[in-house]
Amino acid sequence: MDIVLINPLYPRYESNMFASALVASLDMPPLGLLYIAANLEKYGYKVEVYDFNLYTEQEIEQISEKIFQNAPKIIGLSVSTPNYNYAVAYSKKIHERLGKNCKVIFGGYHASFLPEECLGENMADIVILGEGEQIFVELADKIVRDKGSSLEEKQGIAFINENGELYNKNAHLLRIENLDDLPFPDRSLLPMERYKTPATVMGSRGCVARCEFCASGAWGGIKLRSPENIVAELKELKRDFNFEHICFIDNTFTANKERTYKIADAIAASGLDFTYSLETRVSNVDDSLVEKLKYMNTIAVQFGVETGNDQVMKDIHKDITLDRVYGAVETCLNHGLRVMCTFIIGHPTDTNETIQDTVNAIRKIKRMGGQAKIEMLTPYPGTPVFLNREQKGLVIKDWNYDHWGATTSPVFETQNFTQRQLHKRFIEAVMEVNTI
Ligand code: B12
Ligand code: SF4
Repeated sequence: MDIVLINPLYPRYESNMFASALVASLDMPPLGLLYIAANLEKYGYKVEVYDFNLYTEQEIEQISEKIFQNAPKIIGLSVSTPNYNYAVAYSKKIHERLGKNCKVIFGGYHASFLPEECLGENMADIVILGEGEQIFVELADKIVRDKGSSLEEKQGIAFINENGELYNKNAHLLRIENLDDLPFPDRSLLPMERYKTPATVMGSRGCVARCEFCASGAWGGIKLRSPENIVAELKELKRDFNFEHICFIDNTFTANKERTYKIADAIAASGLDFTYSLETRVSNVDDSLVEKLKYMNTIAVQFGVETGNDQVMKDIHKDITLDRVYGAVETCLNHGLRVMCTFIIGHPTDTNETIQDTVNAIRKIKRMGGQAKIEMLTPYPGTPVFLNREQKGLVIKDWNYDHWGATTSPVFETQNFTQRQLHKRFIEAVMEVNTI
């Protein structure tokens, strides 16, 4: 076995009425790793993929033992902020067991935005910034087959060179220009039956917007797959797994209206009998768009609304208005779609009053027949809220990344709230919303 890819363990936050999406959300496969694996296989590499979140700590020990016995040449870890500490601890273990014979490669959102924080003794040997499919093959060629250009010449990576120095001259976020060129994620590498929501498809990457708090916005502009390519993947999912419901995990499924129509037509013409759910912005939702979504058999839509106050909406660069939100929710409900709206508390300019506006907006949406949930802001690396935090009056008080995925308690204070006050206000808001 040449290469092992791992989704490191996320902190297991306590499950209670305030519990974050994380508790319920570790139920989708890590698609990024399955994409990277499929592309490596295309170039003749044997790859194993493990999602540690599916296992108990004892099972992880056994799996790790098996991995170390096989002594792979490369172990890649998918590092997002809440699993950073675990990823670092696990790379130490890899180095202790396999020494210099195994290169540890970090990728994923946290590693891409804070590569320096991931490199060093007993941490990552190499960090890949951005989308890893192509560069991982180039690195495997170099490390496993001793082919191709030197690490110094490669784009989109940072590493510790032979002198123990950080080398990041060509480090920049890599994007796959034509997503249709990629093989579909190799889902056979993970036990799909263990996921609650195994049937996920990513029809585009990046986003059209740049909301202040969002790491997807910071990733860069949107890249779209063709409708034909998406339908081909759906057919594979029907053939290999016989799923019934597909969850599109694009950030903004309806970003391009014409393309959405084409996807809907292509899906309807394919005769596939899936139902679909998707996430999008309210920006271009109207009757004709929703009719098309219904036509392709969409049953549920999720909108990021984020706040119930139009000034805060402007401050976070969401580029929508509440009138637009209510209009879009109403249109979807009129067409019989289920609607979920997500909100965030703790924006830098949030006050007691604006948070009350958020609660009131949720009240209104629930009365209309929609659903809503609130999470606490987390200033993820790479986002404007993280990068410009001083200017925004946001002070990070808790740098333990284990706490950065809980989305119930703030890791920061703002000009208007201490950590404690904000947590209290969050709980009050959740209680009020839950009783509506
Ligand atoms: C679907 C999704 C989920 C799903 C599934 C997560 C999963 N198991 O993969 C659910 C709902 C479960 C979820 C939960 C959470 N998510 Co989420 N999620 C997404 C979303 C929308 C798509 C992820 C995806 O599949 N992308 C498609 C693949 C192809 O891209 P990718 O995963 O990024 O992988 C590519 C690169 O990152 C890189 N790469 C990734 N891993 C590796 C590893 C190596 C070795 C290499 C070389 C490269 C590499 O190459 C990949 C291929 O190009 C992203 C936003 C986005 N647009 O990406 C947010 C996102 C990744 N999530 C985020 C967060 C914070 C979370 C939660 C912590 C939220 C919470 N508190 O509840 C949890 C964490 C749980 C978890 N296990 O991931 C943040 C991450 C920010 C950060 N700095 O960590 C993002 C960016 C959302 C945002 N807008 O801020 N999430
Ligand atoms: S919050 Fe939604 S709309 Fe805004 S940048 Fe992120 S994914 Fe795009």
